[in-house]
Amino acid sequence: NAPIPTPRGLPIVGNGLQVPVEGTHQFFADLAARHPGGLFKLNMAGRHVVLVYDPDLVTEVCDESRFYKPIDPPLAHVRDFAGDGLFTARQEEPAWGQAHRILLPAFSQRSMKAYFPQMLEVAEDLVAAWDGKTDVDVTDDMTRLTLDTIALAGFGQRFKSFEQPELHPFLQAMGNALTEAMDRTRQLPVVTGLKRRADAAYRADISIMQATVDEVIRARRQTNDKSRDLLGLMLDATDPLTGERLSDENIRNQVLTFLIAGHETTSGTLSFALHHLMRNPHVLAQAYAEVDRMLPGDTEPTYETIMKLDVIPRILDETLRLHSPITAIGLAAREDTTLGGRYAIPANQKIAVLMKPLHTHPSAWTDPETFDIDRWLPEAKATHHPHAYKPFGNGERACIGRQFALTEARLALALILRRFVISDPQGHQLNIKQTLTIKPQEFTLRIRPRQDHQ
Ligand code: MNH
Repeated sequence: NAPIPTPRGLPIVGNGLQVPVEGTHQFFADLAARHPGGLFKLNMAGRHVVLVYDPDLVTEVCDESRFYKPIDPPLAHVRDFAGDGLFTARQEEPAWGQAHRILLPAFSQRSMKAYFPQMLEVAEDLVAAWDGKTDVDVTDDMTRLTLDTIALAGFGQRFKSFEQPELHPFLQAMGNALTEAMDRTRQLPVVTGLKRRADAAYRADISIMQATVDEVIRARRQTNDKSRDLLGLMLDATDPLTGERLSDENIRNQVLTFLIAGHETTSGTLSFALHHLMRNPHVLAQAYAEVDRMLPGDTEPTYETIMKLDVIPRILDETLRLHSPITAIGLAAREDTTLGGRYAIPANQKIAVLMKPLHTHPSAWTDPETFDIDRWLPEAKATHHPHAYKPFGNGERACIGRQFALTEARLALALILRRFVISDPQGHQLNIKQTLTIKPQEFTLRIRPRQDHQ
């Protein structure tokens, strides 16, 4: 057996305090660059984590017969507000299987078609809000778009975020709570216990989020709305396996989970995609040509047209390779095992798969730092390493909302590019903010109507 490489840390807290407050993603990526063997181990405030990014080692940890998704920090902290919602439920909790079986049909291809009118309504709100503007705050507006989309398509609620100068109060509370959950991951529990003010603020933020959730549920219960959207299914459907319904407490947790998981990552993806389009004018030109061909003039966008797009989906695939909003997923060994035939891994050892180092690993990707959408042409895709791309996670616990996110993001990019010439006169320097996920911050684009240009 070989020892797992370990950077030097401090006594007791180990490497916990070396992890910068601004976020773990760059710190981990730098460490990965210094450990070319494809894995290393850290002591984070007493919890030992093995960080893995070699595609062959990742192939092993993605084997669900050997590894599972544990609910450890930071997810154990996110559980303070998301409870036993799908994202933070333990696999062995009955609530995970029940909600998974009840909600799976709500994420089928057929359901995406059913949500399309709502997705279109909100994407048109964005285009209308941009009409007449010259400078737009990309990250904030992508957040308005994706939050309003999940609220409308999932719960029949119109948040109308484009009519508000400030972001929805849910978002500030969520950002604070996710940041606190990440801070707690770096701290010794005794330190967290001493921080009374931070704890009071955390509880207040959780109450604000819960107030939004309770209002969404109350509004639906008050009407005779019998939609089979996410909320309709959760309130009515029974689990096909056990015949049971979701408890009121669990429905609350699911609504909160979907309000977060259903917008945060898609908004980051769209913002990063626009960033990459600004850096790659030849790709932007291909995208314009595609929307002009597929959606000329005022053609009504349909679900079928959006599904036939080719350039825009490849832009999203490549964006998610270089900037996966979820920067790591956590796994743990079911039993004592070895990785790569030589690294001993005890049962329940916490493992994190690092997305960026995996998605740019030289053994799986040529010119890994280059934004190249042709990697996603069918011929090229067929040659990819099967486990070198995991932006939506792995196995049974992979993202349930993948098709939802991709449909919504394709439509939004298509409508933006159909109406606006986008440019970046200030040459945006990518400045990434991390809460639980990463997003560009302070990202402004210059826009003008397409007609002026033609
Ligand atoms: Mn999503 C799980 C990435 C959009 C709802 N999502 C995951 C995981 C990743 C992920 C990675 C696995 C996390 C883990 O292993 O701990 N999700 C994304 C990305 C996008 C995204 C990159 C957009 C792009 N997710 C969405 C959308 C929804 C959604 C949109 C809802 C409409 N995601 C979920 C839920 C889970 C999840 C729910 C938890 C699934 C489960 O464990 O059963």
